[in-house]
Amino acid sequence: MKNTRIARWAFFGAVLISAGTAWPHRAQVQPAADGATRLWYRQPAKTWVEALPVGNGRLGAMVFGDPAHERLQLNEDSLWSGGPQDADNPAARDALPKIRALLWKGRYADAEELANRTLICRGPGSGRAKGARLAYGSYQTLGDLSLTFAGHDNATDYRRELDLDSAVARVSYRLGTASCTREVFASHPDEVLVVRAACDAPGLINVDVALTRSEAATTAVDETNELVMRGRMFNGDTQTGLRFAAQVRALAEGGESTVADNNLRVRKADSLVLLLSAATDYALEPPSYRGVSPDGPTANRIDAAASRPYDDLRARHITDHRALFRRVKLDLGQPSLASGELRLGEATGSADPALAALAFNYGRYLLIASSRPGSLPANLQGLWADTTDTPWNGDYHTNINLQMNYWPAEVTNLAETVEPLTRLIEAMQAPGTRTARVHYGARGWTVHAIHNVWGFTSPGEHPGWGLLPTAGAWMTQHLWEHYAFSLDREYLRGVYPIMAGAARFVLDWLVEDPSTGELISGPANSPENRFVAPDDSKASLSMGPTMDHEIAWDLFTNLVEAARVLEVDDELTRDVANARARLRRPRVGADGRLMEWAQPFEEVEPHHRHVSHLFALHPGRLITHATPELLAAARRSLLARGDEGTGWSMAWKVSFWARLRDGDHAHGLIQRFLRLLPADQEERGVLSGGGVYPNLFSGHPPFQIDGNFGITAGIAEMLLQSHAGELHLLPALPRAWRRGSVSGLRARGGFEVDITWADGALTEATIRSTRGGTCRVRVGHRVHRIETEAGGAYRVTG
Ligand code: FUC
Repeated sequence: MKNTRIARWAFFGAVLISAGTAWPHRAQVQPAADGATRLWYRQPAKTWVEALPVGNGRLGAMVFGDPAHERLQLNEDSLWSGGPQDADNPAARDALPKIRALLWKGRYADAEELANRTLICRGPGSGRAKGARLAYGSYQTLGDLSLTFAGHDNATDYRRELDLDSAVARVSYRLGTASCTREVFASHPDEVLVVRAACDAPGLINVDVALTRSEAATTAVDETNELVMRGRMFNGDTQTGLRFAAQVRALAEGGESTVADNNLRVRKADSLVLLLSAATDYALEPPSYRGVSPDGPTANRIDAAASRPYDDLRARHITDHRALFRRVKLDLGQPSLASGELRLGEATGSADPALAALAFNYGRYLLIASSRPGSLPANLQGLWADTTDTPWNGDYHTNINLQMNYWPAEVTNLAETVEPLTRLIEAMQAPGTRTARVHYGARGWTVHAIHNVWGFTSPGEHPGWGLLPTAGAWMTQHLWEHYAFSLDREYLRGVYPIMAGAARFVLDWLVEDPSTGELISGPANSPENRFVAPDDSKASLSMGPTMDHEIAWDLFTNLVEAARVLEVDDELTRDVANARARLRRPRVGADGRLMEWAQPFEEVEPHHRHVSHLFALHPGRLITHATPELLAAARRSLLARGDEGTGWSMAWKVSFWARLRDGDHAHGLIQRFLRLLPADQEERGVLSGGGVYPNLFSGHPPFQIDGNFGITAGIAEMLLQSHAGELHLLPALPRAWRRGSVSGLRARGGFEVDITWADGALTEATIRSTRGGTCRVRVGHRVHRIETEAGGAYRVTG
């Protein structure tokens, strides 16, 4: 029996790694002539990770594309179960000095045991990532829009695609001599999901339209022959939580429309347009449900959209999308196969540069689709989740994942997508201030490892991962970066109090290490790694995890710079400057690696997916080429950690290697990242590491969108860096990208950059200055100094 099992696993491995073998779910991905902006397939999606995502920030759909049985799995970004709660733990404050004392004495197991009883949240927290029926809640599917097309079973010449440049999902096929097409898009300007089905022979659109949800909803046909689904979410174990509504209107050309069995029925039409809108009664400030019916907004949006012809809706959508998407263009060369197809599926991924460009574009597409002004930020799955128990509740993990989602935003010229994140951080203030006070008796505010739409800022339910008091400080890096790229002083003035609150918290949280006099953090974990403690326990908590000090340095440095810009000079800025000078700095251990903890502990898992102590290398800026010893130690740490990991872990390592200026190593990680993961659930466990699904969604596994965003950020980091006071052009160009160009990337200091290269060297770059000022540009070992004027463009040659 045992042998059979091993043989079977080996078989799956062989299928997966043999290039060119007919893998049943092989993605056939072909770039358009104008660059890597199209995913296309010869079969409809059978599983969710083959379906194609569309979204307008708030409203999303996964398009399966079956000719006869179309399924659009729907999402609305505030559709959460659960509700606001006070999970702060009054026992924490008294226990804190006792736990510190135990840790100073080396009694790790005792400290952890006490922390487990006192320092974590009250109640079940996130329910070990199963919070759907708890107050914590879970992000959930809105349901399915199902279209059953009579007579469309024997389709030929089938093709489905997602065009990233127009943000339209398309299906095309033939029925005998007739050509049929389907288009789906989620419009941001008109706030509706739009579906159009048409054939070029009359009367072929015979379709039943149903709107369903597996729980907590009912669908009815209203007096105007529209489908209306209404429901209420569980908040804890009763169904008295968030209210939601979705509405569908059918506009048929020709034929007749009726209703039957709660379905819309269209017969003998030439074409059909469906408009879908959805809303909830969620409010972000303060996090709550309002207790009002969301029918009004859904109906108004449908009415407004229905007053426009389809072509107008489509044109408005495409114009809106392209205004963002077309700001950046990346050309890494044409696909290597003569057919133009891109191949996924080899053991180490694909070496095709065009596939890397497609992954880069996909991350930008997904960010535009899942994070728009007025929406909620992209969650662990962006906007797309197909169940009521989304992995890890589809929440906002703040020990890497939420941050990674926004790494590509500034550099790839999508700064508008940061607005939802800024508002979420603002909304953390009230609960995060209470948590800081109740747990630690500290000023300011914080959040820990997990956050939801209901303002959960307490530590998670296990200290090993949940006790991360510096996560709030980390979040403020995004506020600073938004300023650093734009030099928008008004924005900085608005967010400065949030940065100041995070700094006050960190000042109160740090304690003096009695043996060195340095300021250190603790008790806290180094996400989510464990070490072998001197008392032989496997421990998570210690005094002095390196990442915390790196985050504190980052915040203090950003705050001092922000204060200078805003001409603030007060007690806080002085305290911060003093504390920064006393802060423990990253150290190199006897083995040459950067120490993850204050003591030279051995890791329980040396290849752990988190590489938290390298925060200072990326996304921080404490470790640069100006600190060569630390840089060398970071490199050793990375080599020891290895390249394998979850999707997001590999994506992060691309940025690390880019900052180490090792393009080939970064490229190897992109190849790993682009390994094809099997689409169906049974086979998911076979691969230990991450990869991508047939729809290019990043796999932890399971699907987690941070990897998609992280890979885009990593590729940008290979082409342009600006964290160390200069614009570094092509800092980590791999040999595999022999020639190419990128345009529209942004750099800190208010610059926009176009770069062209050939044979591994810069041909030409153009730097556009939006604010004027000195621009230092590094090309290899040479640094040029350019005095720029706002609106000026400057040419740099290799
Ligand atoms: C972090 C990671 C896990 C997972 C979870 C959602 O805590 O350690 O791997 O990605 O977030």
